[in-house]
Amino acid sequence: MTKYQNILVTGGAGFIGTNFVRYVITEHPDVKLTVLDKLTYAGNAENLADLPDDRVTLIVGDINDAQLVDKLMRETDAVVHFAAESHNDNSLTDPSPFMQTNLMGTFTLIEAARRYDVRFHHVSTDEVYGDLPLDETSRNEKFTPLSRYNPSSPYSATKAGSDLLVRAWVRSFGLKATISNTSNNYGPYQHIEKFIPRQITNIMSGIKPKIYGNGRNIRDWIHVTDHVAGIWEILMHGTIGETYLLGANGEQDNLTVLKKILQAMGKPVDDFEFVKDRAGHDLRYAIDATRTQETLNWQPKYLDFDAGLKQTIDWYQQNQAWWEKDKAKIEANYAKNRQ
Ligand code: NAD
Ligand code: TDX
Repeated sequence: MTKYQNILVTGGAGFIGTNFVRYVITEHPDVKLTVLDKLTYAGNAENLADLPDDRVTLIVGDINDAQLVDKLMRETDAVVHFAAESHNDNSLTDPSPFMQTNLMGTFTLIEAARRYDVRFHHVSTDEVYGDLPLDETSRNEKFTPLSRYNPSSPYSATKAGSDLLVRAWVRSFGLKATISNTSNNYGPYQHIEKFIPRQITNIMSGIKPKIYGNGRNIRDWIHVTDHVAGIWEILMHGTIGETYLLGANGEQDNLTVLKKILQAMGKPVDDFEFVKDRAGHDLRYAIDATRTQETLNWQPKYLDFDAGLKQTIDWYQQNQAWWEKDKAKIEANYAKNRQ
């Protein structure tokens, strides 16, 4: 029997949350999930619509709604907390929802979790550690659970703040929490504002892909299925108070990723344009997941990035209705906010 039978998933209608819900429904038949999601521009109820309603319940609501959170917490054995404002570019245009959801929302949840002594897993990012240099001599440097917090953007600063709140609640109140910090995810259901799906859907829409700055910035890609499998393992077997790093040694610079997308979609590899760089643009992320792999039974399985990318391209091609209605608006926002 699974250790936790009723799990509350915040942000379960977003990219990673959806993949987590779908993973648990397939892999763990005795578990029931309640999704608490505000359905912001990034959440989509359709992502969960085909799942059995005796196992998945979607509650449309805000993690800042203390009364609602209190009620749901009383009925749950564990929480996996994905809900967040998640896009760096948006945080540069208007940081306020990031403060509200990422900081105050996390505060509301952990207060309720400690009230009812509920197991809590906090999903976070490697961006809390800032960035690593790009020069060759620093190439062996990677983030570890001991790396210094040094966030660059309003998004990553609010995620860093939320991690520190969870750590303090563990130490001061005995909250039964774990944290995971993970590198850039890719795969199905990712919002088309993000780099990989934006470029795939640009190409499909006849828009030139856009590279920020010189395209040399490096991201450490992990397939979303490997991420959600890692979260499950931490929830079941992690040590309370621990921070786990999840990554798949998937470092690539943005230009290389874009050229792979262009090539896989049958376009000339130079059919894109350079645009203004992102303010404060982090140079390089790289995760050292050794300690996680030594202490838990988790290994990334999607180690062939090109195959994972091809599968992701196929998904956007087969699910055009899922993203098409948002495309013009997202591109109009980019055009307006990145002048
Ligand atoms: P996403 O933006 O696709 O989804 C976020 C979800 O949270 C949406 O469904 C949205 O409706 C919901 N939400 C937002 N504000 C809410 C609120 N106030 N109350 C309830 N629901 C709310 O994000 P994602 O990429 O799936 O990221 C999920 C989590 O994983 C985030 O905490 C993010 O920081 C973290 N993370 C993401 C990545 C990545 O590469 N995408 C990597 C590491 C960590
Ligand atoms: O059009 C683009 N062109 C471009 O060159 C976009 C949207 C992005 N980029 C660059 C910026 C980054 O170097 O691509 C890289 C990836 O960009 P994003 O998809 O915006 O991701 P990033 O800023 O790296 O953050 C992501 O990973 C960590 C997620 O959005 C975060 O939620 C997660 O915490």
